[in-house]
Order: sequence, then structure tokens, then C-alpha cells
Amino acid sequence: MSNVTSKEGVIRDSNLYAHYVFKAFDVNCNGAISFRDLLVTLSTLLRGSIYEKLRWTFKLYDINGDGCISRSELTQIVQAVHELMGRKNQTDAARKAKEQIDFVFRKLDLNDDGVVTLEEFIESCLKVSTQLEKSIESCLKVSTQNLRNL
Ligand SMILES: [Ca+2]
Ligand SMILES: [Ca+2]
Repeated sequence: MSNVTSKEGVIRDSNLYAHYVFKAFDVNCNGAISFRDLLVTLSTLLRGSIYEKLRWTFKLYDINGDGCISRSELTQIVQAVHELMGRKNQTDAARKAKEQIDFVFRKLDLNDDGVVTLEEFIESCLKVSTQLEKSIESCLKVSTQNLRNL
């Protein structure tokens, strides 16, 4: 079995996000992505229910796999994304990252206990997607009405 991260010894910053995604693909957590892992993950992402997709995303964010997302885990993911996008200005990036983390945490941590559980994650994400669906629906309604009026 090959382990991409341990072979290289140090995980370089630009590879951080890839490292987290790798971990989320590694279904049985043995340090390698087998063909089966790939199939399971792809079918979840492509054909899975909204719950399955959210569960996968939750797993990506729950870096130490203890069943909840801590502020420091979210910080690591957000920083990895910023590094991926090649943000040069460190102070600016750190400030932006902190703002995003505070915002997301306020939305996700429903009982305000400092960690986000899978239940909280799914509940708040579903709320956001329902709002999004509603606004898309109303946009569609408006445009169909406009078409009828033509
Ligand atoms: Ca965790
Ligand atoms: Ca909580």
C-alpha cells in the first residue's frame, strides 16, 4: 500500500487541500485510495442523496474523525483553500479566513457549544439549500410569467 503523504514526509502547503480531499476519498482510512474507495466516493457524490453528499463533506471537514468539526479544523480547511487559491497577502488572507470561519461557525453551530456535529451540519446546510431552492423557484416563476406576458 502506498501512502502519498507519508512517503513525501512533509505535506507542502499547496498540497494541504488535496491532502484533505485525499483523506475524504480514502473510505477505509488505510492511507491509500483503492478502486473501490473511488467508486464508493464517486457514486456518493454523483448519485447519492443530499444526506450522503453532506455526510461526505462533513467527513472532509472533520479532519481528526472524532465526529464533530471544531473551529481549528474549519480554520485548517479554510486556510488550505486560501493557499490553494494562492493568496499572497498573509495578513489579509488571515483576516478574511477568520471572518469566513466566524460566519460559517455562527451558521453551523446551532447550539453554540463550539463544535459542529453531523446533525447540526446537515440541518443548517439543508436550511441554506431550501432557501436557495426557494429563491431559484421564485426566479423561475418570475421568468415564466414574463414569458407568458410576451
Ligand atoms: Ca473533528
Ligand atoms: Ca454545536
